[in-house]
Amino acid sequence: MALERTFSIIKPDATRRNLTGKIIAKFEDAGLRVIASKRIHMTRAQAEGFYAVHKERPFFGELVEQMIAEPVVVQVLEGENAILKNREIMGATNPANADTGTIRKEFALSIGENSVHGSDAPETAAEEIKFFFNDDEIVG
Ligand code: RTP
Ligand code: MG
Repeated sequence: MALERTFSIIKPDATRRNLTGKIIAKFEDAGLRVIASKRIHMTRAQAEGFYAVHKERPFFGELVEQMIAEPVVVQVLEGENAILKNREIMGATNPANADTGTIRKEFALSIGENSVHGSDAPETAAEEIKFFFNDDEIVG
């Protein structure tokens, strides 16, 4: 199978607790390669734009506040079946439902502060990568 790319965010609840290395180790152990990475403090406009699909949901305001509270690490991950593989490593949105060994089971604080974001499909992965990275920042 061809290499696939996905977009990942290590969220503020995780950067605050100094968990970036432990989370990246989970990606690498599963065979995903970090081909772009930067630490940024998201603006409100960026967070609202990135999560625009959720803007009518009751948790939207809280989600935006959480995403801009502290820095995040945005990354592009590459590997075979990277989108699905990353979602498996992340675990269920709600850590209470996440499988043993997943990032959210080990590290997430709640359904909102759930430590990581990962793209859910090829189209969204491409859009999300473009939202945060220029082509010359990605070294595959
Ligand atoms: P993500 O997009 O962040 O990778 O996570 P996901 O697909 O598992 O979850 P999604 O339904 O897309 O929701 C996006 C993010 O919104 C927050 N959320 N809070 N309080 C709530 O009920 C609730 N539901 C979702 C989470 O931070 C989730 O990752
Ligand atoms: Mg999602």
